[in-house]
Amino acid sequence: MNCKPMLLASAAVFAMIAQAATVQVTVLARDGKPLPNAVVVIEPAGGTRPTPPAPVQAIISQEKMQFVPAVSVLPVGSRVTFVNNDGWEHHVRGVPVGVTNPSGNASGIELRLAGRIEGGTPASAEVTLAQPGALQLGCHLHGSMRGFVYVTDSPFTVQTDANGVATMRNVPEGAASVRVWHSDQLLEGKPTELMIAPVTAVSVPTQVTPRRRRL
Ligand SMILES: [Cu+2]
Repeated sequence: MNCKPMLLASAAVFAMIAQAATVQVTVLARDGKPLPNAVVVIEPAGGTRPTPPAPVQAIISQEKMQFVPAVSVLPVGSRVTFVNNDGWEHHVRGVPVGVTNPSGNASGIELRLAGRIEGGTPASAEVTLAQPGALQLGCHLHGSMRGFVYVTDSPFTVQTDANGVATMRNVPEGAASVRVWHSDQLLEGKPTELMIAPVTAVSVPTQVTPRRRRL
């Protein structure tokens, strides 16, 4: 009879599912309203760090004097292509911000991208995000341009949606802490400790007062 290995296999799959929780984190601004574009990181307590997420290839374009997307959350090691879709030059810089990151992107990003000629291919340049941490994007020529890249080595890193909600699946059950980063706060608040059960929903208040964005 060959059904026994099958049973064992399905038991193992069941055990994996039972330990992997779905966690919904709602981030609140200082006024108690949901906070979109906050970066939520769940760090399981103790022992082994989870395997970092696989690097990806991403694009951040410069369009009508804005970085699009305004906030990118990317795994460490990812490659980003900056593409200038405007008809004028941009001199893009990326500077580490927030929590000091000793091994961080100390050298930052420095790119000169010529303006796009009508009908031509836009100028682009690629950088590798070698270290975790937050980078603020700006342009030496246009002071109003502002964007962010959050480089993470945690697979449990998600940006909140328009309702201030970040949903993560397959998070290990047990003790963990939740960190919240937002581009409009200077210092990250204290992590929130929690116990992760199969279905966990928490609200995390912050002191962030989001700036109005020109969109
Ligand atoms: Cu510019």
